Amino acid sequence: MAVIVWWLLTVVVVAFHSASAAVIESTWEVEYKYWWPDCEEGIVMAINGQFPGPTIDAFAGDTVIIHVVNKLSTEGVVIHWHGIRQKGTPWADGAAGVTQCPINPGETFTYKFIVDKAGTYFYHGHYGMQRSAGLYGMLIVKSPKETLRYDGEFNLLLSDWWHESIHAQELALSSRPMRWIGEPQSLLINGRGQFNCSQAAYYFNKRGETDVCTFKENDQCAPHTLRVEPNRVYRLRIASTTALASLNLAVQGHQLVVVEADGNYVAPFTVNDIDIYSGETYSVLLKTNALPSKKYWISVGVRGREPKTPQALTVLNYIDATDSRPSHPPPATPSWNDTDRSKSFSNKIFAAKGYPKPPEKSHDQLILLNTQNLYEDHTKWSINNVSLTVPVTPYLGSIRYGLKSAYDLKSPAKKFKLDHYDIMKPPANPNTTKGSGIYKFPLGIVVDVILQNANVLKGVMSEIHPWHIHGHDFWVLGYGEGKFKPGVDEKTYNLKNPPLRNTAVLYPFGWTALRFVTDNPGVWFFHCHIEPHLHMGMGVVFAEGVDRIGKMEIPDEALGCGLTRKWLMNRGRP
Ligand SMILES: [Cu+2]
Repeated sequence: MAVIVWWLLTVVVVAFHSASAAVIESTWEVEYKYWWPDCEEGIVMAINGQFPGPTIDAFAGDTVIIHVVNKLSTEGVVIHWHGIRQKGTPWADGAAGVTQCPINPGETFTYKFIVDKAGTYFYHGHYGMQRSAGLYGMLIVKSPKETLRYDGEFNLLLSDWWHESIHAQELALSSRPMRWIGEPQSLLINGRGQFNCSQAAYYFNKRGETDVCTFKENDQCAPHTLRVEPNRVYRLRIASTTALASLNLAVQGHQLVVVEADGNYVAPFTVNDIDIYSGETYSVLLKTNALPSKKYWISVGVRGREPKTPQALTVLNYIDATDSRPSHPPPATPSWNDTDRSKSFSNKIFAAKGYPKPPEKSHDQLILLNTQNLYEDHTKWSINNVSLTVPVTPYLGSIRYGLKSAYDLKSPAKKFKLDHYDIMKPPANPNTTKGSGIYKFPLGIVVDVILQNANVLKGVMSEIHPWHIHGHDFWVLGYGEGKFKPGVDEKTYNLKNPPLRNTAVLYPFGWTALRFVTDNPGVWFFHCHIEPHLHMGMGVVFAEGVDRIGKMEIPDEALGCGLTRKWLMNRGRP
């Protein structure tokens, strides 16, 4: 009798489980393809022949299984699931050299992870500069108990595009002297942009220097129009996977209510446009309450760097619209160097009601000085005077198998002596060091990270750096101007309702304070999301719960390179 009852219970549990959590499984072949992302022929990284890659549509709690087949003939590949915390599956995070080996040409690697939290996410290549080559797509996790009310939704994946290949770009950046890659030729919305024509040329092009776009059906650069019904509410899920550009998005004639940032609900606030940095995602609600006979521009432009790239445009099209095109020019992007405007947007973002407050105190504090430097005449970005060199053997494997010679065992400095550093001037000593040392934390502690910006190598200038953490969300406790003052500036932290995010911007000449809990055993990348900056060493690595990693089950397939390959080959033998 007892046996029967047990069996019945099991059936009930299994049935409930399968009804509430699904398995989403696909096979993705990654290859280079000729494509016309901005109406000019280029080479993109396509997944199953598509650019951008397919959208993953899941519900919170679902298991995602993706078999990635590397169809590139001469280079490895990995895919990072940006914003997914990978609880219990750090080996599936997809950061080459950190959590796994690059997948060899011809080989297949299977990512398997749970998407535990509803939100707007994306995925992208995390090896070399493959994200810049177009290896990306949306990852949408819906909530079975969505509290926001809306009638429909659209995804807007924003990126920037260069005509030069990533191989040429990588070489340029690593050359002595460094050759800067310059500003992108185009901005893309869902992989579509226009380089040699403008949809809005009618309005601003008095000298006729730009052609009005004439798209043919099925043109790969023809914009996706958003078709909406009047008097409805739509959720726009916006993600930026740019290599370089900080962006601003506006919808002509409509206000936007920001409701989500990086997979966390925020206290709703209304704006005319949003700033979005590389690595960030937002959901905004848009009410279609404008004149339904008209069409409206959705415009995306560059901020934070002097723009040399035209706006990306698409159209919000009411189904009843009688006008053939929007009746006004597209909204102008706010001036690129109005940093106060950008900060005012960041300062409007607070956690939605019901989110846990951050712990009152931290157990550990890192002060990370961001500088641009030289290493043997190569231009580098350094954190506390170390430019990160990601080792061949993934850290996760080195720690799992106790391989002591795979990376620098000495941790980089936790603090930089700011007293003797003038952040408002080029570095007095431009030379830096390289290293592969990491920060190790025990499980269950609270860590504060203060990112400190500084002047670049030459001239009077400081750049924007959007910092992204893997395996976590952090609380953004605050932003400040100038040099961080330990013991003083902590008092200004917002401990009441700071937003939880996975990406936070570091403004020029300022600091940004973040707090997170070491609740996820694994090895986690924390880095500037600007692709060339990361390529030039702008990142650090956190190892959490080292003793737990030592007992972790990691698929051998993740570690078939460097010293872990050697270890696996000799397993069981002296
Ligand atoms: Cu950066």
